[in-house]
Amino acid sequence: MALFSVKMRSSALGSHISGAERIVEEREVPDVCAAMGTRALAHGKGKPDSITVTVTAIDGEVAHIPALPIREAHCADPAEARETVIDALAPLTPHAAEAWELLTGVRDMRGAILFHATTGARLEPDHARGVRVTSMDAATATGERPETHSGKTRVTDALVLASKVAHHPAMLAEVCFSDDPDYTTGYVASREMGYLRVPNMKPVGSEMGGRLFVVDTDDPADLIDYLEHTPVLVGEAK
Ligand code: PML
Repeated sequence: MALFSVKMRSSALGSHISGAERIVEEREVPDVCAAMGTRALAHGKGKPDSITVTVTAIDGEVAHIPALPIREAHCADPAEARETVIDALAPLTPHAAEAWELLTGVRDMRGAILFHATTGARLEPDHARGVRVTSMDAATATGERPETHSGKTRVTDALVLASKVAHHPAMLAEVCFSDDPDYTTGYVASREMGYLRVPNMKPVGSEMGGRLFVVDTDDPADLIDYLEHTPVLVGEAK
């Protein structure tokens, strides 16, 4: 069955506000385009003056992978969230605290930081842009979409992305929080720990936000190609 990638990006005065992507069957394309427009107009970061929706047919097979299982941490404030994230990363890198400082210090990066687990060095070729994760969605055709249609679009989107990311053998962990000032829950994820939701990663009203990958590779070209270009559909958690 032919599948289509539907991508949306919105901006105001040339600066990025939000983006989204779905991989869907042909009959779903019109509804998905409409839903993306609605979502772009409702983003807490501001009203866009430009919304672009692109529809492209996907050539060839799309890999199916399972969703990470979801867990919830209990953090009363950003200090507790910091501790939770650093504890989660500590078995994977001796530079866990530096990873947190780096992530909470970046502004307006569209992509993710690639953080070398052993040295703490940044590996992404363009520091301002970072590495974008695209070409993924929840599986639809077999009805196995995780948390489907429950209104939790943001969590579902983040879980799908995190599941694709964690699947690559060079990926040790991901940490993410939204730059939406109204949304303060982030997550830390890996194949071993699953998707751990972390509340209060930042104070309400803060425009901080970003994504960081702790990786175990000296040559990230294959990893970057996978993250940016390999189409993946994510099914139920195993
Ligand atoms: C984003 O919207 O950019 C990141 C969303 C993180 C969602 C965390 C959660 O609520 O599970």
